[in-house]
Amino acid sequence: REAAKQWFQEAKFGLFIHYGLYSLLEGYYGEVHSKPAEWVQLRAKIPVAEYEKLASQFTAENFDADFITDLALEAGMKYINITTRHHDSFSLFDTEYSNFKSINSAAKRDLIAELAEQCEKKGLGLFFYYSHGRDWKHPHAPHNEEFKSSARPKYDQKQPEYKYGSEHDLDIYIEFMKNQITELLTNYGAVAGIWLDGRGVIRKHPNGAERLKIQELYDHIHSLQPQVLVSFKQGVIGTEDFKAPERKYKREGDEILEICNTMQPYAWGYDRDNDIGHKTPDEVMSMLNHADSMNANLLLNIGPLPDGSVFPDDITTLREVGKRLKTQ
Ligand code: FUL
Repeated sequence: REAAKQWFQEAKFGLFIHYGLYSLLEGYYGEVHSKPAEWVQLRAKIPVAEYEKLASQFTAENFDADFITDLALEAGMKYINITTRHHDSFSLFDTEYSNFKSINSAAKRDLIAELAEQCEKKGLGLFFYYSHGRDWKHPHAPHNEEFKSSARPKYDQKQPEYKYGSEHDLDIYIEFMKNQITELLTNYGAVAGIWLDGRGVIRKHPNGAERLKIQELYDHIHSLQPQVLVSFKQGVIGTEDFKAPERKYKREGDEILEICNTMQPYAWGYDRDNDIGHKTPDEVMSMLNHADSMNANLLLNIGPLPDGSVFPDDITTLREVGKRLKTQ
């Protein structure tokens, strides 16, 4: 993995993509505006069965992996990281272990396969964002009693999809995540990294990391593809290959560091309220300089529109950034 770490530190700049069913709601459910937009199911307490219906409107007709990878290259980026499965539990890849997936949506496509093919063809590294433990659909995902009111939406009514009390078995969920991550590391060629998210859930539990068998998962990942770099935000047990904090961060030691930030003013998934105030080329350049001064990578996020296309201002900005980087 040493060569992979070296490559990663030299890569410096990557494209983050938050795309999923939440993108269709553009940050809103009725009057409720969700901050951030991709948390809309939890913030607006949308019943699981209601949220599920969005899959029939998910066409992704303008999600174009060829275009996105070209854009990343034009911007001077070396890798892409996409939400294979965010907190809402909708998989953008084909999976044996869930029916809630883009293959079963109106799109009937495996978006991860499309992106993997283009990344491979164009020499871009591919990272998979995977929401670990924060899962708003799976019956056996961490629940609010054990994980102190932070894991699932606080519904007023019990959700028939969820298991509660003695019927709930966290080990089933742990096995499920392992199976899905196995698919991601088996069906899409060589993967640069698994980017785990859900640290807040782990930390609400006195023995979260042991309870969720985190080290076992890391070992399993490395047994499948030894070069894969594993991160889990700022770190949960310290054996991660790099730290991946959000927005602002102070370096603590000589850890390998990647800072993620978003082109929208605040949200990661598309939020129509964020249409004004996307990062400008000057702002992106200063984020890059800041990251560079800390010897960190910048993972810069786009939240595609409901149809999967990239917000037009972001296209212009990223191309301009690429031009400036070339002349530096
Ligand atoms: C956070 C998530 O909760 C956000 O929705 C987003 O994915 C951000 C990059 O990580 O932990």
